[in-house]
Amino acid sequence: MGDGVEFQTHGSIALITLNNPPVNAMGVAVRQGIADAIAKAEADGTIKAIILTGRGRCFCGGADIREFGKPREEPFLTNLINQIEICETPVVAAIHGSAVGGGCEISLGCHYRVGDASAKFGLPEIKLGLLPGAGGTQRLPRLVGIAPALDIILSGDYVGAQMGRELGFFDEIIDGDLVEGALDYANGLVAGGKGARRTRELTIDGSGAEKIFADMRAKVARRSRGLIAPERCIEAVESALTISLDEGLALERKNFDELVQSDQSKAQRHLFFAERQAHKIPGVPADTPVREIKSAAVIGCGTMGRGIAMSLANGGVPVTVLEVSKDSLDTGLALTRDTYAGSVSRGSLAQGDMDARLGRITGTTDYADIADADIVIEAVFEDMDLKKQIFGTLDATCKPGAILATNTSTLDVDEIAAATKRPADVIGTHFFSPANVMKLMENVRGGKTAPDVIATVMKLSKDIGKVGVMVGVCDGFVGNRMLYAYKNQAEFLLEEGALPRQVDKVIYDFGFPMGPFAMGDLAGLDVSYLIRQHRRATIPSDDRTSIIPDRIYEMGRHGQKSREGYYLYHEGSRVAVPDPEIEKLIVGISGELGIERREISDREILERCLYPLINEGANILGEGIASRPSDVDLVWIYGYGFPIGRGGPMFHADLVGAKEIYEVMKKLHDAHGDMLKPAPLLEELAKSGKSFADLQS
Ligand code: T1G
Repeated sequence: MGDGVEFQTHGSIALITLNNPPVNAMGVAVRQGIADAIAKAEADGTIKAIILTGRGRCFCGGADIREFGKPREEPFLTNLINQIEICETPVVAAIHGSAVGGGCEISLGCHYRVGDASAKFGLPEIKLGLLPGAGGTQRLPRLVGIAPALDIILSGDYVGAQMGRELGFFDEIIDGDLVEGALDYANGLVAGGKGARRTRELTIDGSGAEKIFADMRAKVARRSRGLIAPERCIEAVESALTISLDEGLALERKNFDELVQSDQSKAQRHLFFAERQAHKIPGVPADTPVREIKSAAVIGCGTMGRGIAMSLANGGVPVTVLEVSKDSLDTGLALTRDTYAGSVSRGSLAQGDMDARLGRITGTTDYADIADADIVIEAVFEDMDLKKQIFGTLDATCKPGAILATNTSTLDVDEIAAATKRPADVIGTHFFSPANVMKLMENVRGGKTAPDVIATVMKLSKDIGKVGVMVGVCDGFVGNRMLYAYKNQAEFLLEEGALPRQVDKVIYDFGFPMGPFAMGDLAGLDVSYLIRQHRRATIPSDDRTSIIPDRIYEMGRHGQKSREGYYLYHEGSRVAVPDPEIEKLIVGISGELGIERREISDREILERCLYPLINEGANILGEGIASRPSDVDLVWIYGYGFPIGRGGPMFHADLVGAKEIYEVMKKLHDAHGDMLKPAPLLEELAKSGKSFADLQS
């Protein structure tokens, strides 16, 4: 057969095996190989049933994403699936691991599906800014019904073996060897005279359709604002109710061809590969042995400590939380339980899962109880002396080989490591609040952090469902350092003539979940005040920062927590209401500073906020604090809500063009001083005509 496809016979059963590591992605050679194998089996009069299965880690990871954007080559996947479906010989998909995207669609073209306990299926195209383009929106509703099909297509999440059996996707779950079980199943079909059972011939139960589609549209409007693929997916499934399968396939193809060319899909495909590229770390070979993480400990059961403990427990890691007193421990554990209970009451977590996760979390006030932990993550207040004292204690208490991690968001990891005799075991693991929700884990390598510690922490981030990015030590690391550049300019815009609601609207309309001032109120103006004070005290710089946030804080307005910040918040509400008193204060400060307020356009606001952020990213890359532009993108997508349809700040910068950004930065530099000096790397790209993508390695 063609590359990556094996053909064998077992009696009257043909066994076609995909063998295209790492995930049996169906590039043109594999598609050709499958087509040839199916034709061969059909032409062989002795073959009574066909099994399609995959070798290696999974059944099939779908079409080869790397082929997108290039001219399509025959055999097209849609046609290949039709070729399978019209076979007279019954075809059985035997699935282990993932059958996703085109991998799921080709199994839907098969007449039967069996899987082992590891089997899972899904249609993650939405996460690539696409819709299933080879029959998924047409066949899946026929097989499992509209509502489950919509949930699977619009979430892009994968469905496990048991649920897949209950939905009717899997006809049988095989205990033991999958191929053996599939051969028995196929022989049973033959013995029972069971022929081809074509998904296309199933009818869709349309009862309740109107409400189902309306509810999904409302959910998508909240969750995927600004993205075009979700509505296309819904329309495609909706059409399956009224048009033939072949017409539906044509509609899918039309939409797919449009979406695959869109910047949004290019952005989301960029992020797909970026997440995987992030695990390729300079100085840490892919085969670096990792330390086994069988148990963890977290120091501190405040907001961050609780979120980190939950993240570990959610990822199956038993965790002991240490607090300074029984009272604070009991309070923290009770709040942890409440958080889980909230998810259960909202229906996003099963009670059984809550119990299992809580069962993995224990508490103590005694360091001796965490001596055997494989990793300890410190999550106490941002005070260097306190952290050093804790790391000294951990150094004296924890077993040799334990990884000692700090959740600091800005403090110097090397200085913390120096408080121990084992700096090679010290690393930063910066979680983002709420840590049990936000996916980013900004891991900070100290100058002496050992390669196996880095490899272990990066693997842990993946194991607990986080997006891990490895960065170097500097103030604010990657995310917060860029955040400061962006927030400073947003605050200066207020001094010069803008108001919070105008700036926030521009940033919200760009695609962020909220603008800088609503975000400041959410995070707490007391928190940012202390960070500003710390930076002023520790970072010698003549970079001015605005006095507006200080004044608001000093009025006792701490943001949502005090129901007054940049905005007002009515009792029990998180809706930001513009406050004339604050707007008057801002105008007054402009006067104090001798600034004549002016009308500021939305375009200037967007450029003044985004381009300094991108410029700081260029500085970070130039200094080697981040290994590649896509790492910076991941930090901002998963840590700060940068709109996924724009691919992250550095991907977006390439869409705008380095030259354009550089020209604006030069003007800002002239107008506002060295804090907006164009980064050398940005200048280099602008003058060479290159892009940040050219720096990817
Ligand atoms: N195409 C190309 N490369 C892929 C790939 C794919 N579909 N899936 C994974 N890889 C690469 C990945 O970049 C990495 O490369 C390596 O395989 C291991 O991946 C018509 C058009 C299958 C569940 O979106 O969900 O079908 O870094 O680390 O944890 O409607 O990969 O080693 O060089 O993730 O074991 C839809 C995406 C395509 C599936 C395996 N399919 N992949 O997880 O391995 S569009 C997807 C996954 C489509 C049809 C449409 C996961 C996995 P490298 P990994 P894993």
